[in-house]
Amino acid sequence: MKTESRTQLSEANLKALRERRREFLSRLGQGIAVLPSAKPNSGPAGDRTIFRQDSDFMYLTGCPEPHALAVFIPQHPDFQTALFVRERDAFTELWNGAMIGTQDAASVLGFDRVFPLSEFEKKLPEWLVHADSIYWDASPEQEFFEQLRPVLQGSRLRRNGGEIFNVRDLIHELRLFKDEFEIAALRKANAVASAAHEAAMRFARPGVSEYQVQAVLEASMRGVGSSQLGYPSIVAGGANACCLHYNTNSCSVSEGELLLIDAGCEWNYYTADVTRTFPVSGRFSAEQRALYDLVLDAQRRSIAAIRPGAKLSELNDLAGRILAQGLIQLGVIRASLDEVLEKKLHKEFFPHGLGHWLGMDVHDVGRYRIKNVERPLEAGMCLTVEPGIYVQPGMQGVDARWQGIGIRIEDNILVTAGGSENFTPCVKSATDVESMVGTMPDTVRDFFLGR
Ligand SMILES: [Mn+2]
Repeated sequence: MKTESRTQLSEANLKALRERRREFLSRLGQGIAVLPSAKPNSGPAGDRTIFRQDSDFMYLTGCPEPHALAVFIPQHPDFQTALFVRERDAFTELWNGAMIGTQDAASVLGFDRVFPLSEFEKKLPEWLVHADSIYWDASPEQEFFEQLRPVLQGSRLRRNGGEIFNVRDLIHELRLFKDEFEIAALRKANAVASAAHEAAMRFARPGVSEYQVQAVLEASMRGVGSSQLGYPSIVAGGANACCLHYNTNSCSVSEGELLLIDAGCEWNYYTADVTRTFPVSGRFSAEQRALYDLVLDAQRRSIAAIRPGAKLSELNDLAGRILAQGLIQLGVIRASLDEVLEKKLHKEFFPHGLGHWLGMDVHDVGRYRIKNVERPLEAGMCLTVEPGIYVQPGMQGVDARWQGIGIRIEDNILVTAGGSENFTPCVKSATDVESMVGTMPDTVRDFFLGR
């Protein structure tokens, strides 16, 4: 029985891949680029993770297999893109499913030429004469390129003393600007993640465990076809929310406590990164509500300031100032605004940045500064906006009624020519959140609780 290759790309995906390759080739100039797939998972004790392709490799090839290599060579007279993959073999397919193989890869993935991986070391030296520089990844963790070093050193670039560049720098600059396919994937990832956050809100009640909420959240994402999480889910009840990367998710959440959830899933290799905070009882206390509304105000006004030309540092300053003013007004901080901003006293409550690039990776690639100068936002960039307030338990000089409250609200934003698009449709206002919490019917809820 001949099994068909399981890799099938949509028309939209193939079109996007062709455009990215065209742009990448144009930036290579006279150079040649070599890019390997991610290392396969292996180990005698068995794998604890599923294979995920290297994001840079996926971005340019659409090929989800390990043991593959892509070469881009704009000055070659006969072709510009080449892919090396393993030949199909029955034994590997028995264990791991259908492979693309050298027969189908060119048409399925849209490459000019496809070769068996075993021919790479023979082909590469032949092609180097068509280039005067090489783009590759010489970092020590790239074992593959260590093996390749003698091949490269023994061969000759067209120009003696040709230069070597980091291939990833070039790809990361391209990845910073999202194309239509990527925007659609990020929108979908956000729709799925938002529905999951809302399911978690509906499920939550006083006494629930963080891991039970995590189960509902992640079932909701996987249940509609998301292939994997973008990062480990943070489900933090009460003061656990004051630990920024808490993810043991093992405590129960009591009446009167907030639950902070920071969780996102992938769609077509693009991840959402969404945070919501809500009271498990369905009613904020006065203190919780005051801090929640403050964080939300800082978030909304930061998002409203996003447009081409704005800078992330300006947005950080804006959010910091709003949070500082609010904390003073509420009496959480007892100092003047000037003093707070000068001594950065508000950073004790908001110790992280306002946001980061988002895309195939949750903290996505792309430089924030160029030649040590901060770059302004441009249309096509995607970032998170996630202000927070965390009042650590036992914090000196702060009334006990504020202590142990941790709140973050995070949406994913695309910079557009006219301003921005918010990808995250999840409920957000205090009243909308309150009316959603605890509304899951018992029959549905009991399933997740094993009843
Ligand atoms: Mn984030």
